[in-house]
Amino acid sequence: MVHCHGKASDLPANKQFFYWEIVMTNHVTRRIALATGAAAVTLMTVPTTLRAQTAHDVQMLNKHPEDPKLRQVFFPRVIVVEAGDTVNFVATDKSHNSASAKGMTPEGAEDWKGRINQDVSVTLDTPGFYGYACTPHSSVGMVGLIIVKGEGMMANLENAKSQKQRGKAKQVWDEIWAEVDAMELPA
Ligand SMILES: [Cu+2]
Repeated sequence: MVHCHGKASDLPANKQFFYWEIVMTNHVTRRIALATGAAAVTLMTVPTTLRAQTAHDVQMLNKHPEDPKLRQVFFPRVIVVEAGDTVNFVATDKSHNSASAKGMTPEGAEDWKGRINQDVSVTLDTPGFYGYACTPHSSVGMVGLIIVKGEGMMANLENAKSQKQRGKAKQVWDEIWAEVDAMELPA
């Protein structure tokens, strides 16, 4: 619940819009609470159409920022987003790209293939597991995973896990799947 002190007219002109935004957000939240009969309203119960889309950055790096021994990495390597969110792959360092990994995109969703040295943005509407890799560095383990939450999200997990991986990429995927297995996901 957001509490507002003072009247709108007390605020300087450039704060008025923000004030009304708070009031309106509060209204919408309360209406949803009434409609669902839920005591506590979480993001999960808010229809996507009412939720602002969120953008997430994944950097393409030569060195992991916290562990410089790790070379050629996506950071963060695993992210969890909501359906309709956008992920921006940022070409912070040179000679990388982001491209869907074979067999690791949910059914009905589109693959992507970014160009080397260029940022690429993907908007993910279909829940599920999206594996991707840097084309020149896949074999040295420059791979990552986006998990899009929502109805049917578990449908392609086993298929994504069963893709054949080699060398360092296999080691990194094993680490990623262990991370996924430790998450609280729907059955
Ligand atoms: Cu790379």
